[in-house]
Amino acid sequence: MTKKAFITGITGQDGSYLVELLLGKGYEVWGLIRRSSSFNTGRIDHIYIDPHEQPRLRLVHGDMTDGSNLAALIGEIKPDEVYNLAAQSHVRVSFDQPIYSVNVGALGTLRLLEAIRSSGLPIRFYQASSSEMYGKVVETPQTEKTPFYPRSPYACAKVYSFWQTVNHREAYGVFACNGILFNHESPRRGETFVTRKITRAASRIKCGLQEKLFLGNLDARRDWGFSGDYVEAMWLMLQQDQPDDYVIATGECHSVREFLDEVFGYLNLDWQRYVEIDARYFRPSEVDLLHGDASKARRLLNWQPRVGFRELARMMVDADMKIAERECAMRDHDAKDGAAR
Ligand code: NAP
Ligand code: G4F
Repeated sequence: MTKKAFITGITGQDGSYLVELLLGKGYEVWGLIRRSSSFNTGRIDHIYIDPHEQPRLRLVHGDMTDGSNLAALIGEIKPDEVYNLAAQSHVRVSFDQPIYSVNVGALGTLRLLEAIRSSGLPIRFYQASSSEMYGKVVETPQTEKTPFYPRSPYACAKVYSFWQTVNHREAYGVFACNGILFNHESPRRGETFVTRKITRAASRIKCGLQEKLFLGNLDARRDWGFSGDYVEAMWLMLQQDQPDDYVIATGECHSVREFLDEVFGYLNLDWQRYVEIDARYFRPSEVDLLHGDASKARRLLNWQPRVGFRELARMMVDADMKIAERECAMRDHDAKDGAAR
């Protein structure tokens, strides 16, 4: 029988890789999208839906702040697996919009878990937990046993969701798993996260479209992996005999400064000539270091990352160079067009 999955956050970076993975495995996929006044499905528009066949990808409107809508969707779709990826996922923005971030990131998870519980269906649930929960880290590297010390409204919301997921597992027997994912990036990463901000700006600088790049704390260290590898771990968690929580990380740690070296070096540019520090990008409380130990996932899920730091940075630059070159060509075309008129 064809398995059905329901993904919240399907229009985001991870949602787009996860839907590709699940369709490739023969799943029927349902995705929650928010109504927007402009198109917000750019990351999944390449997935072709044949009008002559029973569609295997269906998009439905909803919002994590609307519990009755989530309950109705769970009752209608009757999914085998639910992947909860929706969140206001930008840490710096969560300081400006703490109540909204917590409403979506914490209560949104509870709304969805309650919709699953009250449906009475044997649904398997994945929660997108985050290494941000370790915050001001109390040990390095961080494992499933490391205590949390959240440092932002975003991280506080994720800690709440983590425990609510554990509680639905222990109190009601829901097959519910937390993936504690360390930072993961890709060419589809949102443009305001630091890696993509850097690869996009470096490419635009290389093409003469931009002169400066304004950044915050260059000393922060992160364990950066590739989103395409990490969504596979999400799926693996839901295929096990028992629900559990897993750290997903590369085990390699680099600073923002090192990411700049890698990216600008690849383009034969000296980043010190272009980067300026702007205090607006500092956070009221920073997470200085995240460094994960994914041995449990390696052992029990047989999962391991395929893409390393250098390959990730270069993959992102290559994709952003194509975009910058297209932008350049359009600019030149428009200039010629203007001169001819
Ligand atoms: P992302 O690109 O920012 O995607 C977030 C998704 O959530 C988007 O589809 C967004 O929809 C949706 N969303 C936001 N608010 C919503 C709401 N009120 N109702 C319904 N949908 C809503 O994030 P990502 O990088 O793919 O990350 C996926 C999940 O993993 C997030 O929960 C994130 O917090 C968590 N996580 C990410 C990382 C990482 O390094 N990427 C690490 C650990 C955990 P729109 O497209 O309409 O905005
Ligand atoms: O790329 P970032 O915004 O990612 P951050 O804060 O680590 O959060 C991401 O990873 C989490 C997993 O640990 C996810 F849960 C979360 O949803 C998100 O995907 O910032 C990384 C580091 C920070 O220390 C930040 O202070 O880069 C530093 N940074 C320096 N300049 C900057 C900038 N970050 C951003 N976004 N923009 C800057 O200009």
